[in-house]
This record gives sequence, C-alpha cells and structure tokens, in this order.
Amino acid sequence: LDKTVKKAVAIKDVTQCEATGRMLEKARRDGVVVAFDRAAGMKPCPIGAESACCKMCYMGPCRLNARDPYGKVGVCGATIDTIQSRNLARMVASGSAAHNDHGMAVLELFKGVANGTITDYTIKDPYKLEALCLELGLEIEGMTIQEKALALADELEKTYTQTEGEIPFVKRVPAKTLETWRKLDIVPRGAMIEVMGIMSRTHMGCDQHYENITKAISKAALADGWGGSMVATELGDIMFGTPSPVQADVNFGVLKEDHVNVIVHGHEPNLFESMLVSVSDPSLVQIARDKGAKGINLVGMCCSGAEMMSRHGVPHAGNFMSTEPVLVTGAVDAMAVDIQCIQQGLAKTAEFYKTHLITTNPRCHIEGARHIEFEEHTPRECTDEIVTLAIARFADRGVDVEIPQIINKGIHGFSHEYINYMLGGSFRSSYAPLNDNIINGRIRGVAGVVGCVNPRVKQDWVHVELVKELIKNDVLVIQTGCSQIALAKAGLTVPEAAVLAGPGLREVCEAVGMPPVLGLGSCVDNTRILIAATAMVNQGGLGDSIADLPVAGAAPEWMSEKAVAIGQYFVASGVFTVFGVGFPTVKETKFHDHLFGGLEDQGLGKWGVTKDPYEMAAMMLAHIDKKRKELGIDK
Ligand code: SF4
Ligand code: MSK
Repeated sequence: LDKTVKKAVAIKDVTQCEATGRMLEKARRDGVVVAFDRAAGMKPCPIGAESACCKMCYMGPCRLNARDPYGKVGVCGATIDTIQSRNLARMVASGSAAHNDHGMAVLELFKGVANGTITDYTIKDPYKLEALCLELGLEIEGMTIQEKALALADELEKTYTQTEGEIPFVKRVPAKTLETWRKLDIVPRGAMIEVMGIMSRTHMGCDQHYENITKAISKAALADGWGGSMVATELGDIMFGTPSPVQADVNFGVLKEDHVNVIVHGHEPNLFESMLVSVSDPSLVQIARDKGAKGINLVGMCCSGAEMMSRHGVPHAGNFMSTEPVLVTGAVDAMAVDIQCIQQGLAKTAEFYKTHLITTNPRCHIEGARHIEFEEHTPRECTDEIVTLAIARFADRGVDVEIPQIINKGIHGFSHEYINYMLGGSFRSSYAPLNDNIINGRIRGVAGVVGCVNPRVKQDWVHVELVKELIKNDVLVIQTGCSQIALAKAGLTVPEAAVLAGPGLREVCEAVGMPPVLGLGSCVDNTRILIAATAMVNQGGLGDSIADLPVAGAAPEWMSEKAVAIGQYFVASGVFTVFGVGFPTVKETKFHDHLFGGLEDQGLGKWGVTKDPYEMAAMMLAHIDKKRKELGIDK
C-alpha cells in the first residue's frame, strides 16, 4: 500500500460484488492500490462535503461553519445560501456540459452520416427518424431518408446553439409541466447559453440570490435531460438501432483466458460500434488465432458498455468501481476509453498488469496512457490498431491471469418504445397497460433507480437493497447506468426475479414475461425515463403533469457532477428524487429547504437524501402513496 493509503480496508465492507472483492484481494497480494484503498486514505473535507466553502475569488477562499451557517459570511459578504447555491450551480453546469458535449458529438456524427461524408455508420431505424421529424413538426413530405436526417439534424442543433426561444424537445413536455416551467421562467433556450449563463452569474459579485440561482440551475439541468442527453439517446437509436429486449452476460466471468480480451469503457457509442466491427474482422481474428488465441472477446464496462449491452447484447464486465479491479485479472489485453468516469488510477494499474490503456478522444488524454485518436471518418484506423495491440499483448501477457468465473445472465434493452409496446400497445389501451395496472393498484408506482457507484458506500449494496425493497412493495423499477449493472449482478434483471416482487407486480411481470427491474441503458438514456413518464401523463388517468404521477427517482450511490445535473432535471420535471451517500448542502438553510421542499410548492419535484436504502425506499413509497391519494386511486 502506498502513501495515500493509511490502512487496509476490509474488503467485505467496501463491495458487495464478489468478483470485484476477489480482485481486491489479489491486488493486495500484488501490492497494487485501487480507488477503494485511496478512498480509505482520503477523508472527505467536511466543509466541502456540505458546500460551506467558496473559492470564487482570491479574497478567499472563505470557509463558513456548517454547524452555525448564518454565524459568518464570506469576505465579500456572501451568505451560506449564495455560496452553496453557486457551488451546486457549477456542479450542474459541469454535468450538463458533459452530457451536452457528448450529445453534440452524436449530432455531428449524425450530420456526417446524413450528408454522406461519414460512411462507416448508417441510419438503422428510419421509422424512428420519421416519427421524430413528425413529432417535432418538421415538413418531410416527399423527402428521402437522407433529407429527413439533415432536416432533423438542423432542428436538433438548436438544442445547443439557440440563444432565444425554447429547445426543440420542449414540444414533448406534458402541457401542464411546460406551463409551470414557463410561469417560473425555467424553460431552457439552448445548452450553451444556459451553461455559460451559470458560469457568468456565479462569478464573484454577480447573482447573489439563491432563488434566482436555482432557476438558472433548473434551466441548465433541463437543457441536459430534455436537451443534449435526449438528442444523444434518440440519434443513437436512429443510427445504431432502437433497443429491444436482449439477453446479455454480466460480470468478470465474461472475460476469457484463451481469447484476446478488449474492453471499451466510457460513454460514446461510436468507438464501441467500430470496435465491434474490428473484433469481427476475419483478418484480425486470423491474426489472433495465429498467435494462439481462440478468438477476440469484446466486453463493455460502465455506460458505453451498458448502452452496447442494451442495443446488441454485448457482454458487460462491471460498473465504474470495477474498472480498476478488472485489470487485476491480468486478462485484459487492451482497455480503450473515451470520455467521462475514466479514473486516472487506471493508468498505474494498467501499467502494473501490462494492459494497454488507450485514450481515444481529444477531450480525454491521460498521462501514462497511449493516445490513439478516434476519427469518425476513418474509425477503423483507431479500433484496428487497438485490436492489433491487444493481440500482441495476448501473445506475450507476462502476468498471471486469474478470472473470477462469475457470470450473471439477464434481459436488458427496454427502450421506452418497447415498454410502451410490451405493456399494451399504448400505456392505456389493451392487455396489461401500465396506467391501468397503476390505477387498479397491482403496480403501486414506478421508480427510476439510476446512477453511479461510489467507494464512500459499499459498492452495489445500496442499489440492490433499495430495489429489492421497492419491488417487494409492488413498485416497478426502471434503471440505467452503473445501477443497472449492480442489479444485473444481483440476478434481478431476469423474469424469474418476479418471485421477489409483491403479489400485484409479480402478476403483471408473469403475465407479460418481464423482469420486475427493467434496464434502459446508459446514463444519457435517463431521458428514456422522462419520455416514459410523459407517455404515462399523455395516456390519461394519472393527472396532468409529471409531478402528478406516482413515481419517484433515486441515485443511491451517486458520485459525478452529471448525477447532480440528472437529479435536478428530474426534480425540475416534477419527480421526487432521493440521493444516497450525502448531498452538498447545509441542512436548515434557506437554499437547502428550497431544494428539498420549496420547488415542490412551485409545482416541480423535490430532493431527498439518506444513506440508508430502507429509509430511501420508505421515503419513495410515502411519496408514491401521497400521489396515489391525490389522484384518488389509493383504495
Ligand atoms: Fe470569499 Fe466572496 Fe470571494 Fe467567495 S466570492 S471566495 S465568499 S470573498
Ligand atoms: S458511468 S456517471 S459512474 S452512472 Fe455513466 Fe456510471 Fe455514474 Fe459514470
């Protein structure tokens, strides 16, 4: 253990994932330090954890006392409410920027495909292309597929660049929800102006009213959920296929000792799609065989892995906190990464186990990693080179290989379109429709359980306990990102898991043949939850706005700024959203109370926080029951 680590942590306390735990034991034997150890050696700063400090200018940094929040102000006179709202605003700006930057890259790719300058990808779902054009009110009569795609690209570009008006997908928002947004002046104009607006107004000596700053927070967050993320999901579906249920294997056992193992980790689907083509190229497969491998095994991790698993059934090795431990197997010949949630610690661990760690994106280089830039016009140049490096490493691994032989089979790939189809053609028209089952009480409500894993809590445990508690109480759970992988490893993404559900939910699951836990894809695919919620409102019987629905959301082990942006876009859309781990505000302050109650009084949703999964479930159930009562369906 190195200098950053004061004491070894008990492995049983830091992860519920058996394979990850076994690799932590091996790492310890090998003298390798990973994030779980670094977390034990790094106590979070208590002032920063509650957002009671400010470094917006160099008269400070200023630290207030979270135990006596109004006892002191910053040098400029900034109060605790100004300081913490500015800090949260910058977290949301960063999270929203990350998703919008990703969404813009997907749009650029789509434009290239539409105008014929990018030829390695194509339009796989022309029906969705047409449906989206019509939904956005575009005149497409008589147009070719390419012309429709160009028209759609032009329209969706406004999501990012527009400086006045409303972003295009606002057309999808339920009328009453949109009316509330307009009344509160929180409809986003365009992502760039909203993110820039936050950076500008949080400069020293500018916006110093937490309520006004909260409006800017909502705008930047909504420009993520109904903006960049939604564009990424929808255009990804059009180019790479709209997911429908597919069986996929999850866990470290998907690595194969006698194959060349290539992992793709990150968030953008294009790298992964091209890697899928490279690993199937007969000439590369032959080279691998000539070197003694039985084949080339492509595996996903983190969110691009979740997206590829949902679209194509590509095996998935594990979530964010397993990305270092998977290298400890010694079996990974190359790990290709693009953007977001790529821990810098991977470089040192990869070097120790002689794995090629390759960055591919101009936005993300890592000191100590090899950089091979991925270029959409010639994607195979990058992915073929990575596969070639992986084959060479396979031929001369030079490290012990130890793969925990654990595989969990599950069903994934529940797009909002498929949920719609599966539960009755529309949400309220024929067999087992979702709204009817909520109204008749078989399904008590719907919960979105999403987000990261975080070494400050036991990996996967909070996700799994929360979801078990929710389904036991007849709440249908929909999932994305690292949370979905946690539940897949716990065996809850199979139809047989219906036995763990309450009697009503179990009956619905068995009638339809679906698991009680539906995996939707990556963290940008949280937008599928917004669209599903909108469909529930539009089908009738459950109120007029998203805030009326018996639904709740949770990110039980969150860690990233993107998670905060996602949380805020759910709250601003009308959803009660509970975070685990902790929340960066000081309790019993005006700003905290505004987020945790005031927004709900304005017709939006609200925040909640608790570390305890059972308390989290109780809070979500109480909210669902409150909404059922208000709808008059509580009998
Ligand atoms: Fe301190 Fe005000 Fe400067 Fe923040 S902006 S560091 S509170 S003086
Ligand atoms: S990867 S943002 S750890 S879900 Fe999307 Fe997982 Fe959270 Fe990253």
